[in-house]
Amino acid sequence: MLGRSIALSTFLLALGAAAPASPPAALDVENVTHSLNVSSCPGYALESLRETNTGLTAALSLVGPACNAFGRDITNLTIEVTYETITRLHVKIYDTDEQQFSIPESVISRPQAPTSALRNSSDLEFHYDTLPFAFWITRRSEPDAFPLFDTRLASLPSTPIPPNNATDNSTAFDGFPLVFEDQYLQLTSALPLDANVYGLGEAVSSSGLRRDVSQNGTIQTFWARDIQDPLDENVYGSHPIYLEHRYNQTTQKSQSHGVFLLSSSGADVLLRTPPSSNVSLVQYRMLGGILDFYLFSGPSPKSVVEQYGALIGLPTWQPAWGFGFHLCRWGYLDINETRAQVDNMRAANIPLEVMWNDIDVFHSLRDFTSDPVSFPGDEMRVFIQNLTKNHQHYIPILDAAVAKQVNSTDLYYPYIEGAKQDVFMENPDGTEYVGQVWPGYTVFPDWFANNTQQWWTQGLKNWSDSGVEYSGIWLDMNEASSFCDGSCGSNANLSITPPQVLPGDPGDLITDYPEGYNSTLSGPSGNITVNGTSTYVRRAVEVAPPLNRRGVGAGKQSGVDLNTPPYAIHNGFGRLSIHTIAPNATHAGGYAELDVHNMWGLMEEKTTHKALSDILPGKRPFIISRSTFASSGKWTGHWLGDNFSKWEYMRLSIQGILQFQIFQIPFVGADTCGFIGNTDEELCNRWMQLSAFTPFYRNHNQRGAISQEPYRWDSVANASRTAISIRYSLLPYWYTLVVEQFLIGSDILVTPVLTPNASTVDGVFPGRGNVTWRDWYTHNVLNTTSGGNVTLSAPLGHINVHIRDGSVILTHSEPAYTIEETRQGPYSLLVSQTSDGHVFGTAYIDDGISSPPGPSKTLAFSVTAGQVKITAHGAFDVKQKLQVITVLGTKKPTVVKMGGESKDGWEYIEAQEKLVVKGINLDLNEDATIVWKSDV
Ligand code: MIG
Repeated sequence: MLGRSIALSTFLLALGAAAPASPPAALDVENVTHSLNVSSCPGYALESLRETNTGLTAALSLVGPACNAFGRDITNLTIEVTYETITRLHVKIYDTDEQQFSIPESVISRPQAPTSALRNSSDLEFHYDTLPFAFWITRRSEPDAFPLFDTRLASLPSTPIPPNNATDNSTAFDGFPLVFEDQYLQLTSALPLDANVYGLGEAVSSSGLRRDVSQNGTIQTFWARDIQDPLDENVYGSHPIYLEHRYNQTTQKSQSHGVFLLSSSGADVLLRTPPSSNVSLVQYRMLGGILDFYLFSGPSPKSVVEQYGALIGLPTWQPAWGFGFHLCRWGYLDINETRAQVDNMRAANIPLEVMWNDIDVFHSLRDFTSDPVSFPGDEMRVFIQNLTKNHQHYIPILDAAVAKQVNSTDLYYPYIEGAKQDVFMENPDGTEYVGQVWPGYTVFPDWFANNTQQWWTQGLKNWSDSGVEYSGIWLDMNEASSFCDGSCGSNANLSITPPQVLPGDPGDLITDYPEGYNSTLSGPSGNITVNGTSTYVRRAVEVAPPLNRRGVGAGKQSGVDLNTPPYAIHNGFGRLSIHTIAPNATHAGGYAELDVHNMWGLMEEKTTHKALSDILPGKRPFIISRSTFASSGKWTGHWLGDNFSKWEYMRLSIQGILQFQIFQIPFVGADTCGFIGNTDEELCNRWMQLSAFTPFYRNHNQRGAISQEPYRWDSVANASRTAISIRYSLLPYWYTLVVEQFLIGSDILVTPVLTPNASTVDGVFPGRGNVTWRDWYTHNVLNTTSGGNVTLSAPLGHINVHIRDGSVILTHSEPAYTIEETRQGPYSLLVSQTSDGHVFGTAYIDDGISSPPGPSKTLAFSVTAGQVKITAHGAFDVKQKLQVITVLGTKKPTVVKMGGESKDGWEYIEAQEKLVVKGINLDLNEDATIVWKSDV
């Protein structure tokens, strides 16, 4: 299932008080010469080894003159190796004096240390060389195989990193010693040549879910950044975890493992193959912190993800209504326009579950307010209460930055109270840190401060009380975004609010369309089906220009300060302070923004989750947030940010959604029909259908672009109704699984059209002919014996969906307008038998809203030739009956019996070997058996 319960007690502990952190020792920058030559770094020797029950600890001592490559070498380190579970190995290398930043347990709580000795039973084995110190990790079952992780790289040839400001030399690896400096850490591990690496994000990865490890390969930079989805650059979230999958030709075994670096440091992770090397490499280059690695042994991709979740925390439970269709845009300028969307959706009979508002709702663009003229509180209350009556919901946006009150007549209580309660971030000299976002000059909540939780909860509560009775919250701009380059300056300069030009305003009109759309020919409406025929002219899909990466070492090498660490990570904006909070801004507890920047969104999500559980007690908090970090899934879902209304971005949305399955934030989706630029009918049609098969399903649009609600074009309305009805029938299935690949679970394969002007689509069907795939709509068997591409018919408005044999799927028989109404209807069961008839499956049902989750029912379906057996476990009372059972791939029966009694009302359709038993009216709280007999 998508949600797992959260230990609330852990949560309550989490934000109470930040652990006191020692600030880094002052660095005498002028007296340090940076060698810029990592290959001359001396490395470490392992000494004073102490073996323990659960692993080992040892000292690591610098074995030569410091190289001070991009900081100062730290002489004394400690290594701790812990076999934490059979499948999880922890390797932690830290400065013995513990001056470096490490992620406090209050931000991400980790499981308790193990007490039992797993050293000899773990799936993984840790090995080391003492001088120079290096380590490698193998699977116990395969001691001679290429290690899963291996830092013994001294013999590989290296190229020095070019000196300061040199042009890019991005293929260079400047040696492979272990480097542990205050402002630069480097560790490199060998990967099999051309390894299959997935993860490391957030990324809009041009190579798809599998990352490029070729010569120029990948530089994944970790520095949370507000930027319209760029290809292969750092973006909103930071997830330093990868999954590697190896297929062994000899053993014909396929195995995965995972590597997670628990660090919020700004960093580059390089995936590359040096010229003529027989291995590929992963290299970590970090701006600070410690080396805190976790290895997960898998061996299936799914078990790697589960093992990662067991460490950082499992995803939050989503309310059932969260799976409904969400409608949003930037530019619903008042409540009437917002209400009109709800009415228009209803009139078009396109299900709408949740209506959203963007920053248009705010008064003067300020958080926790609604505009008294365009979104008056009383009217908002009535509007939302009407939604509630119709089983619909409302979600508003909340921006990360809080408006700074500019004068004493302009009272803005969230600021006044926050300043009083000391909840805002500060400059190094202790004054209030000021940035700039939509409302003008702003301050930023300091999630480490003692009063922040209470203040934030109060703000959210007052907002709801004022009429904005939301069911959930949308968190934006939390990288955190700020429009000054670092600090906007001191209070003295801040008397006037700077004006903002918004998209769609004169000077920023939206004029572009999806690839291939000709607005001169077809007009500005994006409508391709005037008179039912396409006016469409196909053009090549635009390819983004190659990236121009900054060179390594482009930072200032002297005069080191927190804003400009000597090693310049490949931040797409350049300097770290651009478009965000300056790295030298400070948090309570003495934390520098440099060290915790990548967790800003996570901490806001955690605080908001806690606030919502107070404000909407007993209900599952629903949050969608932009900037995420490891463990964010415990508190929030995610949308993929500012994509473009382009075919290319519809395709890229798939890798984005799959990536977040690895990151343990399963509830994710893209801005359907595209955010930036104008969409068109054809793209929106295909996209509304594709997203119906992704966990979070929202159409969102930029201010000033043409309207793209699904009712705007008849073909899109039709396509949406079709796809939403499949989605809502499948709700019990969604609710039961963790999403994998673009297989949804293991049973449903979606083959979307991703290019314009197409009426067919090619798909690859796993199983090479040994798996029977049946069409969702017709139940016809697909011929996949070739094992290659299968060309499927895919006219506009049709999305190909296939189900695997050996599946048993509980569905809602009557997909309705809302999730609640759908849930009130009866159930059906769809069985696709294997050739021997055996199928097993489960379905999980509960009330869909309670937090912590209350009683549940798990149904187990065991199918053998001629029999479906249903067993029910758990206390939840399932009121809706099972009405229809459909069995595909069975012989024609002569009799069908239920509970021993012969049953009428069944039919058999030869062409699909399909038995449909109707009107069975089965109570799902009790065990039952349905049998059918065939006379052969
Ligand atoms: O910089 O609130 O990603 O979804 O519509 C623009 C306005 C700020 C960025 C979000 C987008 C949202 C927009 N916001």
